[in-house]
Amino acid sequence: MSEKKTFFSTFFTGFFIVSVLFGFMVNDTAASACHNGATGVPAVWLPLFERLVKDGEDPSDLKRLFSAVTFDKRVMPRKLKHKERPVDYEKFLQPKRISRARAFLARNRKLLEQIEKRYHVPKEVMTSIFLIETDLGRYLGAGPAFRILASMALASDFDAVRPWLPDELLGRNELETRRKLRKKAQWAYSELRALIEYARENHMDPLAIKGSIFGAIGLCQFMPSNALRFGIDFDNDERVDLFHLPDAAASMANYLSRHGWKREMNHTGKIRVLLSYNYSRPYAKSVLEVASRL
Ligand SMILES: [Ca+2]
Repeated sequence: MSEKKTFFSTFFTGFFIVSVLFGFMVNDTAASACHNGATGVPAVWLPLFERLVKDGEDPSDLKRLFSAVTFDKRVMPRKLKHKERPVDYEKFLQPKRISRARAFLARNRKLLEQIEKRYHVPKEVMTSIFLIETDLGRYLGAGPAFRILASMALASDFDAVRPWLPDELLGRNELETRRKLRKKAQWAYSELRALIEYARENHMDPLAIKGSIFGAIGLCQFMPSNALRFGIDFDNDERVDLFHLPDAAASMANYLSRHGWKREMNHTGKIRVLLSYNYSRPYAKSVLEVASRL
């Protein structure tokens, strides 16, 4: 999952200047379509707000959410503009990180052993993933996942973002760019709806849920749809809180188990399952390498 995170994090560099213009254009269009913002929702968000309401979301909740966040105009163009930058997984093998991971494992040994017993995922592997995904919970993203996902979902309109797309994505590449943009925006819209549902089911304020640059949430860095599908309430407080270690670790182990992790597995089998968590071979190899040093 961090692969997507880094994939997206490499995407955006030079959109601030033109984004002002973009904002005005979207505002004007949306405001006129909604009789000067009669809903009280900031004009820039109106197309997305209306789509969500049409799909059954509660308008009053949405009004509060959209009034609290600004549109990040850089997200989607950046996503289309850059290729994934190789991640330096070697850094996770630094002695200071390994030693912090060992301390984390020692601190949480009892809990992780309980989870290992249920899902057969070794505590060292869980600890390693926590280290690589969020630096053991130190980095959970800078802003609300809602803002990130909503900003990407809003970019479903190619003509709206066209002025901010770099030349190499236009011209003879325009058809392909349109296809990618549509696909990514649709993906972001589904994840946005999953985030709203996850927050509702677990009595959380969506605005309080931090997300990575592409909207992954929690210590285990799940996309919201995976939080709904694989989330586990391990401490039995009737909510799946992926920012709380018992639930995050059990959810991670459940995900791996449901993707084929077994008590007895060879190296190739483990790599295959880890690729389902994050489709990057260096990532999967690093998870096992770190785990072997704990
Ligand atoms: Ca819980």
